[in-house]
This record gives sequence, structure tokens and C-alpha cells, in this order.
Amino acid sequence: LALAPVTGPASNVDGFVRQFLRNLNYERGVPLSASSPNDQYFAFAMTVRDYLMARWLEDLRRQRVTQSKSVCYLSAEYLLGRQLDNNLLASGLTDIATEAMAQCGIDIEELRAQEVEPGLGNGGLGRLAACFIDSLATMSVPNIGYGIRYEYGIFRQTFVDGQQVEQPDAWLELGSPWEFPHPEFAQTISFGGHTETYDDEGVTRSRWVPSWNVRAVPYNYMVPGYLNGRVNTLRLWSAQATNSFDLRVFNSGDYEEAVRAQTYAENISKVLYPEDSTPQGKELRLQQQYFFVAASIHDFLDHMVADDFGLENLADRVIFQLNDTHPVIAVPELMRVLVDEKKLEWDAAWAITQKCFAYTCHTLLPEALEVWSVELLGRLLPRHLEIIYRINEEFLLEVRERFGDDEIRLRDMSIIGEFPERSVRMAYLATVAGAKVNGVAELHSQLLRDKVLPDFNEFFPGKFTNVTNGITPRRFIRLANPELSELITSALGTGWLTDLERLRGLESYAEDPDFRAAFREVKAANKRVLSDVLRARDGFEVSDGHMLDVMVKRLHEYKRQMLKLLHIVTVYEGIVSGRVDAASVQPRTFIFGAKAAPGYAMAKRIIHLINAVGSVVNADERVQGRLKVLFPQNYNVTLAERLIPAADLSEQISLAGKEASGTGNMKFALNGALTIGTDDGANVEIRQLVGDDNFFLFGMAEPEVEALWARGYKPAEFYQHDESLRRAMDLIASGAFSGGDRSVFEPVVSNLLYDDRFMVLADYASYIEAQAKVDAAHADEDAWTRSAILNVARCGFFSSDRSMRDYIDRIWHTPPAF
Ligand code: 26Q
Repeated sequence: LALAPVTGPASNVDGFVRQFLRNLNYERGVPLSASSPNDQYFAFAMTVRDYLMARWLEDLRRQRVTQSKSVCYLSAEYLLGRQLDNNLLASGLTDIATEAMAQCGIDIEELRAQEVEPGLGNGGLGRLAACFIDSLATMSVPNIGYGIRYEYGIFRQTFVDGQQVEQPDAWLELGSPWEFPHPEFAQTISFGGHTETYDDEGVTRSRWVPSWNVRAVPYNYMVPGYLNGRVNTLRLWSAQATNSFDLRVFNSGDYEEAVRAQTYAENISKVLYPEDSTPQGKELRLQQQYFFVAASIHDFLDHMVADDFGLENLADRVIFQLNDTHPVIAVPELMRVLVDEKKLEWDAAWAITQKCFAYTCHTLLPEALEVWSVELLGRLLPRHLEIIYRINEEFLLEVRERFGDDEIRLRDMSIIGEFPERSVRMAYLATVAGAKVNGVAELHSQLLRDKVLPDFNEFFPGKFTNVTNGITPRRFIRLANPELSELITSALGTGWLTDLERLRGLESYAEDPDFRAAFREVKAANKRVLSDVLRARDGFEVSDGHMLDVMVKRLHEYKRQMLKLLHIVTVYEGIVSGRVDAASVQPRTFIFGAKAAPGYAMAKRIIHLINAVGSVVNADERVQGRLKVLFPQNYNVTLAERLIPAADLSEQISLAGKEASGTGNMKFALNGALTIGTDDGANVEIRQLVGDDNFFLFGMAEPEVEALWARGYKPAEFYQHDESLRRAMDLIASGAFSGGDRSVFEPVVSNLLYDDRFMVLADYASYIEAQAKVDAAHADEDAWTRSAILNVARCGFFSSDRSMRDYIDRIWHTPPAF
């Protein structure tokens, strides 16, 4: 462990035990003999913290006092997963801590089970942010992750009669040992009111006269690098009422009203919005966005930039990376600070701003592009709206200069859209303001340039770039799959965890029968672990000898869980109709994990249908136990860490051109699952790397999708012309999975037949054919294992360390520091 000498507990078992007991007694106020598992978990976590503390304080100090450039990652979501094991791993304390707990007579597994994961994100975008800050710490790059400390994270999903029911995620109920509140560094964030002009020594200036405000209180979290003694910071903001809050608007001497006002303010950080597409334009959501972004900018300027620092060089100190459009209101906020507060000229302020921001787009779905109505934005942030108007005016002047009075182009490029109502197009604002704009996989970035923002690509040559997503191998290989990690280390030695391209060294081992046997044994062991987890958690029994076919991700029509389901129903229908001998069917367990946005009716109906198919198939004796459908509730990071290492087959089956990247796909491949997938998102790059022989490709490519739309897509024709598809759809429509009631799943069936926006029926035949190839390939155990090993060996590219290197080299220019 390359730690510089610092103060802290002694790095041995005795030191750990002593510090643990001290924390138990003095921080929890209990003796060991009377302590609960939760007390012990807290004291244990605090002890791990204590080892990291001196380094953290030192890094915070250096980040403040040195002139190094920091990455301020602005993200409304961080889907962290559990912290305990990660922080043990990063600090190199796992063995010492395990032995120390044993000496105290404590089962460390029981302590692990106490931790409630902070689910402060919806899915891929939030998990990506968590992977990125892990990599930055591991690469010694100065970084602050800024976000929101939601009191309630992503809802807890339960099933009642197969239907999703949401429960609040009270992750803070028992407190968290990982957070450090700093009320002394609170920021005051204003809203509402009006703007006015005034005379400032002969210069006419605008200013904002807000009508209410809230206090943003920062909570710091440690982000330790892997065994490098480095600790960066994640700073999440929590909303509190200010004293002046009730005075400003609600002051009527009315106590109840004052308390109501307090509640109103504190609502801002109350709950994560569980929608991850088709944003609703809700006022509270905009309040959240401005709240955290304004607090973050002011925090950085107040504490990280010296008073005498020339703001014209701000870009030498910081890059604000915009994780999708959610934090884009930071752009007019920085302009407001520079122009209204620091009294800079507009042009000077704009030049600074354009160097301090970069924007990552995570979608291609038009309905997912965020817009805010001018009415709402003007009511909540009137000065920001003025600033946006001016940015737009000057931008459109430049466009006019370049392209002439092309009114259609001007309308298309305007940051202000007119239909169906006047609104601010946040992606356009981000593109105009950002020094760089990136997509998250090669194909996505290409489509972004060519289809979503082609005018902007033409206008800003060189602004658009690609950075393919990645995942942290510390959490998703080392922690999730310790057995595979050991096997890799036995072959390659250490070092691969921070230099994942070294996995290439495994290629030759794919030809080694002993290594293949060991690799298979790892998979089998991981299945046993999963089996225990699913038994304890969901009461499921995982059958031995089954291929594990896994599809875990948010429930979305574009991701096409329905295609997977049609495959299952097709195999099932073959058996029950007697056309297929059950004994000839390869045993497979299909595992789904997916949350649906609470307001997304079709997604919820699909969840219901998956559960319904599961109940019928699992109970049908004619199937002879050869097909099983399992849908554990509440898929989250903790469950992902168990599921992914046990999987044989990874389902990545979105309609080509719809999945920006995907990151689950990378996690599966790196854990030795083979992928069945479309040519979409990062699947394209996975396939290129692992080779066609080690990937099950199916379905239309993006240009073919376009061509079919252009010809006119009629899903019913596919139904009519494909007997197997017809049988599967008819079985669902017949009420076979709904106790004979044909109405329950009728909307799902008709949607596919008459609309099918994501072309499930068009890709069905190709998918079924690819699944037959999967069956054939799986029958050859040795060949399958060879492919699985090659997937691991060739996917080192997908380390988030590489993603970070790409951002650093091409966008941020933030070298490792101190
Ligand atoms: C926006 C406004 C209002 C309410 C909610 C939202 C919102 C919240 C979350 C919109 C989108 C999201 C999340 C999107 C997301 O996770 N996208 C995924 O990002 C991954 C990381 O880049 C990609 O791998 C996935 O392909 C992409 O779907």
C-alpha cells in the first residue's frame, strides 16, 4: 500500500480492533456485548473511514491550495452501490478488517448485509457517474463529484400479484456512516422574483431580485482511489429552509404557514425522480437542477479559487462536465455570476463560460431531450431566462452570418423552440455553450452528429467527439467476482486491475484445458452464490445445470424486454403444443431485473406479463423443469454484483440506434458471459473486439431500421407471415397467462401488432434464429468456455479508466496532480 506516512489507526489487526471498539463505545455509545449488528456495522464503517481520513483531509487541502485543474462532474444522479467493501478494497484493509472482526467474534458477512445501498440514480447514467469518480480517484486526478443528496433514492420495487408496486427508499432511516455534513459551508440558493435594471456608475446593468431562497447544505463522501492513498470527494447537496424563507413570502405571522414554507423548501432534495425518459417538465425537477448546480458553482468559486485569481483564466482551474442536460442551467448561472456579480463584460464572460463547460449526451430518443417551458423558467429563474435569450440572440446572429437568412435553419437551431409551446431546448444550450460535446459510444456519437444535431456539427467543426463509456473493474470484477479475479491474477499476476488491457494476456489461456476447467469452476461457484442470494432474498430455487440467460436493465419498450419474452413464449408454446419434445430443450433459466417508471403504463404491463408468463411456465409440468423464468424484485447495484458474474448469456437486444451505449453489456462480457445482441450502442464495439465468433449478432442494423421506416413498417405483416410468431402472440392474446382473461394483456399485444415503435416483430425471426445458435454453441462446453475467456481477455478497453483517459486527453486536459 503506497501510503505516505500519515496519522491514523495502526495498520494492523490490533490497531483495527482498538479503533473499532473505540468507535463502538464512543461514537455509538454501546459496549460490544450489547451492540446490535447495525451498531457494529456503523463502528466498522467508521473504522474504515478513520484509516482514510488523514489522506482525505490532505487531498482536500492540496486541491484547494495547488493550482491544479479539477474536474467538477455535475450529475443529478450517482448510483453508488454499497460503500463498505469498496472502501475496504481501496484502502487495502480487507484482510486486516476480516481478521479483526473474527477476533471480536463478529461475522463480517452480517455486517455487510446491514448496509443499505445509496440508490441515488435511475440506471446507466447514474452508475456511469459512480464509475467515473472511482476511476478519477484511482488515476489521481483532482475531482469533485457534485450532486443531490436525495432523502429517498430510486423506489423499492415490490410485486403484488405480479404487478409492480413502488415503495419509498428510506435509505437514510438509520443514518449513513459514510457522509459528513458541513452546514458551515452551506450556500443560499435563490428562486423566483423579477429582474430590474439599475445604473452602476454610468453602466446600465441587470440584476435579479429573487423572492425566496433555500439553504443548500453539503454532505461530503469519500471517494478513495484503489490502493493509491488518494481520496477524492463526492459532495451532495441537501435542501434546508432558511430563516428568511418564511419571512420573504409567507410572513403573515402565521406559524402554520411558516412551517409549511419550511416543508416546501426541504422538498427540493426529498426524492429522486424515477423517470429516465420522457421528462415531464415538472417545476420541482427544475428546482432540483438549479439548486444543486448553483450550490456547486458557488462552492467551487468560494473555496477552490483564490480571491485574487483572475477569472479570465478560470478554465485553467476547472472544467464543469455536464452529465446530460440535467445540470445545463449551470451555464446561465455561471454567466450571471460573471456578469452580474463579478461585473465582467458579456463577451469576456461568455468566452470564459465556453471554455469551462463540456456536455455529454446520453440519449437519442427525441422524447427524452429535455425542454423547459419559457413560462416556468421565467417564473422560477427570470434572470437566467434573460441570459438564455441573449445567448440565443448572439448565437443566431452568428448563424445568420455564416449561413445567410435561412429561416428554416435558424428556427431549427434556435435554443428557443416554439412548438408545442415556447421552451428552452437544453441540449442546444449545452451544445452552444460547451467546449466539447460527446456521445457515449461510437455509433451513438455518429448518430448524434448526423441525425440529432447535424446543423450544430456543421457550425462547430471539431466540437463533437466520442468517448465510449466504461465500467470500474474494481467494483464489477474484483469485488463482484473475487473468484475470477483470483484466477486472472494466477495467470497474469497483479496490476491488471488498474491496466485492464493486460487482460489480453488471457487469450492464450483460452487454449489451455486446465484454465478452461478452472474458469468453468469459477462460473459454477458464482452460480451457487447467486442461488443462495436468490433463495434468501426472493425464495427462488435456481436449478443446477441450467444456462443462465440474463436481461437486467430499466424496463423500456426500446430495450425490448418483449422480444426476450416472445422467445420464451415461443419455446414454451412449442413444448405444450407437443411439436417440441421437452427432453430435447436445453435447460435454461431466464432472469429478468427491471424497474419501470411509475407513470409508464406500458412498461408496468410488460412487467406484469413477464411475471405472469413466469408463473405459468414455472408451474407447468410438461416443461419438465427445463425452462424457468425468474424475476427478482428490486434489481439494484447490489443484486447486479451477484447476477452478472453468474450469467452465461447477456441479453443486449435494443432496437439498433436507440441504446446510446449500455454499460451492463460491458459488465457481462468482462465477467465471461457471451452476448446476444443487436448492432447498437457499445455492443458494436464489444463485437468488434471479441470477434464475430464470440458474439451472437442478430437484427437489423441502424440503416436498415431507417430504411424499413421509410418503406412503411407494418408489424401485422410480420405476424401474418411468421407462424412461430403468430403462435406466441396468440398464446398471450388467448389469456393463457391471465387465467383466461383476454383483456389483461390485450394492450401489449395490440401495441405490437399495430404500432410497435421499436420493431420487435421485425427482429423476431432473426432473434429466434440467433437463440438457436446459442443453444447449439452452449452444447459444446469447451468451445463456449473458450469464447467466454476471449470475451474477458478482449474487453479491457471497457475499463472506465480508459474512458477517463479519453476525457482527460481530449476534453478536460486535467493531468494527475499531487
Ligand atoms: C430528465 C428530466 C426529468 C426527469 C428525469 C430525467 C432523466 C433522468 C435520468 C432522464 C434520463 C435519465 C437517465 C438516462 C440514462 O441512464 N441513460 C443511459 O445512460 C447510459 C450511460 O451513458 C447509457 O449507457 C445508456 O445507453 C443510456 O440509456
